[in-house]
Amino acid sequence: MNQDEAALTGEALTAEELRERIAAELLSARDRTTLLTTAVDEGDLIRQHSPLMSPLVWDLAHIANQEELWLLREVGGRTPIHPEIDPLYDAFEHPRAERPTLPILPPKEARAYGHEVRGRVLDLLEKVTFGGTRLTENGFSFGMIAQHETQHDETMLATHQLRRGGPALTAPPAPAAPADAASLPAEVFVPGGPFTMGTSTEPWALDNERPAHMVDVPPFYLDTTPVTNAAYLEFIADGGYDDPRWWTPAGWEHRQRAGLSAPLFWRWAGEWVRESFGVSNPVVRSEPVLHVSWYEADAYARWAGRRLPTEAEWEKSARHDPGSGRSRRFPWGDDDPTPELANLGQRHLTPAAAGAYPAGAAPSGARQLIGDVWEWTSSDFLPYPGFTAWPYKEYSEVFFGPEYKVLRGGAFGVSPVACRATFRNWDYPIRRQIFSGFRTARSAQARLAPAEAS
Ligand code: AVJ
Ligand code: FE
Repeated sequence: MNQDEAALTGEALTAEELRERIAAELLSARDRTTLLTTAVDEGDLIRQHSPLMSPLVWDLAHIANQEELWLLREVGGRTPIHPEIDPLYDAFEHPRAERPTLPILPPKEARAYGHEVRGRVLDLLEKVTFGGTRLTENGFSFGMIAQHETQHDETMLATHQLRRGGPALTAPPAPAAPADAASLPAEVFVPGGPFTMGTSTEPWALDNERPAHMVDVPPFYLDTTPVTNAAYLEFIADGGYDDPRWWTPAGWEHRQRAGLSAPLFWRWAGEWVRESFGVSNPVVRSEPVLHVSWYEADAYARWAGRRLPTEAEWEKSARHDPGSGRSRRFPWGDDDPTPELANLGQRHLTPAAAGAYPAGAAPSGARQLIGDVWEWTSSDFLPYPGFTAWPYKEYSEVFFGPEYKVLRGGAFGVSPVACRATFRNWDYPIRRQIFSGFRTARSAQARLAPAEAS
């Protein structure tokens, strides 16, 4: 265990408390899954709304199938309920594009399967012993499955956003900008020096977040908030999409081929209009920009005379406590997120205005590092030193490499159970159907030693 990493808050949970915590997380994930799959009719559950996405009914049975595999079979030692359907729900056997042609379970059967698995899992949870095996230690496999379901809830939310037709989901508006938003500095300073990146103590951290290790980060400045629509509109108005100087060669090639001229879901109608879950409205200037690819984020940063932060810079901004020198679980400390600290959990269906959630600020003053929008970093998705795949190579290991870029911090569609300052997400640099935004950074001037300076 790394001593510079925050110990978990409070006392370790008793087995009974852990059982209750797991049951609550599984129930909350299922509530959201149910809402996302009852808000539209059968046709919209079976239809493929985009070649990038699965039909919603595939996600529904895949959630149940993973729960059966990891909890009932691996932990509980039970025999498979429907072994013949396993291959249909293996994400590696069938890419998303071909899932609609598979003989997948229809909605009624998919729901019944999920219900049957869940009933048996709750029985298992009553009598399982935590510990003795790595899968049961601290309830890891249950935590992994709760996170998995909520990750698919986020995927299903992206499918809802791609779906054509009237609105199906509603939510209260996200918080407006607080009174001090207009007077916030544009950037915050993060002093140079080592910090603990990754974790060896977070019980439900996934394999790619491990292990904790020291990283020396030179001093840098980071945007106080994610880049707003207002700032992004300036990039557009300045011809940023038409100037190859701002784009990497691969980014420019993609911009040309895909005909990019604005974020996904934006439309020019005498003014820029954004479609959000079936409702069109003028782009809200104060909101963080959403649905941009890594190539667009990278081009904007170069246009602004800046760059994307590295993954280590992002995590240091979000975790390092200069007072104690230790890394925290979240920018505000070690306590779990609440609705006052971050925009998570699909409570709202948009990011909050830039500057919102002052209570969730990092020691540097940076806001909204957790929640609102996923933030692209400049970094490739690579293993940390000492990484070992756990419990299966197909979660992270098969994706490591320069073709994927890392995103950090979670978004309004992400559940708190699958969001922490060590959590790593990744995608192709062309992707923008995800809830992606970004903030920019710049290196601090290296200070010369007096002799050199004279
Ligand atoms: C971490 C979001 C990249 O959706 O591909 C879901 C999460 N892994 N089921 C994905 C995941 C297996 C994963 N991402
Ligand atoms: Fe999955």
